[in-house]
Amino acid sequence: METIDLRSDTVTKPTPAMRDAMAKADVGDDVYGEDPSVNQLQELAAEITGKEAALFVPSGTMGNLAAILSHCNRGDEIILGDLAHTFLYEAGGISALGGVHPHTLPNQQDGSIKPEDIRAAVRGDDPHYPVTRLIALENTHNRRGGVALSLDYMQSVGALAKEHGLKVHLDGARLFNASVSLGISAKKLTAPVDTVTFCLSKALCAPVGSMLCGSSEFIARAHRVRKQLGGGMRQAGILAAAGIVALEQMITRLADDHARARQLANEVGKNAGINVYAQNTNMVYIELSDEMPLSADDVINSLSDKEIKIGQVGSRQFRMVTHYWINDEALERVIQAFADLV
Ligand code: TLP
Repeated sequence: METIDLRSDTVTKPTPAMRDAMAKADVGDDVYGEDPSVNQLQELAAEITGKEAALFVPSGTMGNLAAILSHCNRGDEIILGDLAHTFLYEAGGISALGGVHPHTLPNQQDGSIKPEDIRAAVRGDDPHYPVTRLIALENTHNRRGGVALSLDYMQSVGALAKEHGLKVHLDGARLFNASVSLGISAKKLTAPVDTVTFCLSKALCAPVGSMLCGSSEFIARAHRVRKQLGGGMRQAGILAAAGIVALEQMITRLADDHARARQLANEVGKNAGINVYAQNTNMVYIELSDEMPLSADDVINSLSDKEIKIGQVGSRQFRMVTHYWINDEALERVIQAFADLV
């Protein structure tokens, strides 16, 4: 029986077209700027996001870290959501390595941070305070169930930042899930922000890598930070080649993942004792209700006996993420396994 892995879209393996492109990739030493495939990928990423330049980095975490360290000096403050991936799951890198002070504000159900909260959080010019430098948003918002932040909202935060002389960084790990679900191009959606990180190695199936995009001047700075972080890679064209396929072939099909996530939520939510508490784009978050006699371990073990993996995100809460390797047949198996549980 083939294993069905819904823990994350990070588990996606490269497609046959990617493996083929990787095998044939033209490569060079990217630390010298001489890898043609990396250069091509960077140009493509800049074009797609409408920014002047882009930088290939090994991970989303390094993309966000390099961005924040390039925007901020030590002791500067970043405003971000209390459920932001950068705050929760990036090992405190911005503080540990950059001395950047996180000022967290509540993430609303729709993934946004209230503009009035941001406005109130911006520090005045007083030597007691850190200097507010940057606002960070996340789109789609992972812990808020993969919800896409609207263009209106992105624009309102962009305008607010300008008003206060601040910059905006977007953790767009799943930018294209947002773009496809909203029916708005990535370029338009990222126009209000100064810099954006997006991942090639999540729903787009590339094996490794993320892109950091921004102005040429900013990317030149981030290039040095990437080197400091040990992220300067050599013949990375082998990886970039898969990234090019990801951007050329894997974006529009994300709508299929979204449709399957919806179907999964509808069907699994019909079972007594299981509540779907968030479903957006390619994510389904569920919880066991109080009347459900099974424990979280029972659920995990019973699914695992059927070769199905889901992610546990709380004592009785789980996340399932649909992706390229989850087809209709796999979906049916998961729906049936939940029905058998209860
Ligand atoms: N998210 C992973 C886990 O770390 C939770 C996942 O399975 O969803 N930003 C966002 C919004 C992310 O969801 C992730 C990864 C990252 C950044 C970091 O990307 P990587 O794993 O490439 O460093």
